[in-house]
Amino acid sequence: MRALPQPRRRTVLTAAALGAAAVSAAPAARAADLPPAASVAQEVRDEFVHSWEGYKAAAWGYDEVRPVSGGHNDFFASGRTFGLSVVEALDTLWLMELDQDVALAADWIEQHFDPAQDADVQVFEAVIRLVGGLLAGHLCTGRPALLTRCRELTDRLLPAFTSSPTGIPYRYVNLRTGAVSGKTSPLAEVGTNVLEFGLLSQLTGDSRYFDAAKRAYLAVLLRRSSLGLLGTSIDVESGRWTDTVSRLPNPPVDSFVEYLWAGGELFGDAELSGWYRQVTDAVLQYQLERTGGGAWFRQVDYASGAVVDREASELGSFYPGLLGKGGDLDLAREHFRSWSAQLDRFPVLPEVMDYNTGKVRMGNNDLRPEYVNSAFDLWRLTGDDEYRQAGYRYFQGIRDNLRVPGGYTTADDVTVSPMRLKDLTPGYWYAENPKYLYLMFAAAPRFDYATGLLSTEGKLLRGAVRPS
Ligand code: DMJ
Repeated sequence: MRALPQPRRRTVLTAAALGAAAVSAAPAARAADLPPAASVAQEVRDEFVHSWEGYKAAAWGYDEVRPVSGGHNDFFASGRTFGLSVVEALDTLWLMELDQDVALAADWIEQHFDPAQDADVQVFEAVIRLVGGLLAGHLCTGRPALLTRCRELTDRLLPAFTSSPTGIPYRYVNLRTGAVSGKTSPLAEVGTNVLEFGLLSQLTGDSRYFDAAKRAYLAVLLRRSSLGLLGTSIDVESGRWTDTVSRLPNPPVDSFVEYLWAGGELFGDAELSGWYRQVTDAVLQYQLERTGGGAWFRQVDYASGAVVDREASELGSFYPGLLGKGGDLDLAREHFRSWSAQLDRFPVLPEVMDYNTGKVRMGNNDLRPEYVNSAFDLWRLTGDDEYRQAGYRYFQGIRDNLRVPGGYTTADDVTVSPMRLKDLTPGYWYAENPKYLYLMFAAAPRFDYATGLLSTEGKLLRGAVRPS
């Protein structure tokens, strides 16, 4: 049995205090087109409330709202609900000091959230959204029942890890029976759990959760190529790669490396930090290229380094923020600008493009938060108004194009005007996009700008990192 992960006692972001100072400092460097920070924060809060009221009116207690039709969506399993948007929204409501709704959401979870449903749930999604949301909700509100629900759920997810011969988790588990399925897993689904599981181990004194996360990471990292690169997906039972293309920072690998860094920071775990550095060095050596007017990351064969493709997914736009936090700040700035240049072409980002030719491969927009997550991270690191301007432009793009009377919706094609809209507010919207924007502009009294750590799903892991 491993030792329990220790709380970290130094700041997560070394220049975070700078970012916090910039919130309250006179906005001397503010661009003419950027309104005062407090008024942007109010605009963002109003828009979050607009979308939250839309969910409450049309889909309360269901996973997700369909804001155009007024319907609802089951995210995890047909005919089953986990009140996903309630769980996703809880810590955002708390940060925005919407305390009546904090009580409403927390009460709903205490009374109705059922972690033992007869449903095959995707382990990765259940961890980052539900386990993380319940943990964040517990840490924000102090309600013990939220931690109890969180532990019940995690105990039901654990067979995905413990019944695997390699320790690499199966993709699905039935919460009632414990039956596992899905034996080929992409890396994001293997490695995006050490924050939630490690924190749960700290809070409960039970090291099984952290141990499971570390064992899964180790099983993959032992299988790096001689270049130090990782493939994309792996056979859970044999440990053999099923896809040997290195696609970082794109999905479906993306947050595997994000959690190496964050786990190293949160728990002071030198092994995780070392793995982050080694994988990152290999990606920078073999995948970084300057082409198509920017700094991008090509896809390569993990063993030979041969180029396979030049694709950039919007999901990968979290990477400038991670590069900055990981110490590669110049490259982070350059890569962020490469993404920002795409917003000169489209008011909101398309899902997938060829960065070399500029050709859009998938024109939909899923209301994703990754680009504004990077803006927030880089603003915290540098205090530079460039990132607030980028955040505000992102905000205007979605408000002008994706706002509907029932909230905010995804779009089918962002390359046409007017955009063809779809009919869904993804649960992560309530956890992420408005939160990053709000924190960037609000000088939020409930957020510790020096030590606050957000998970890949934007969950505030409050109190997990102790100030030095
Ligand atoms: C969110 O669920 C999380 O940010 C996750 O890490 C991947 N991206 C989606 C939203 O795009």
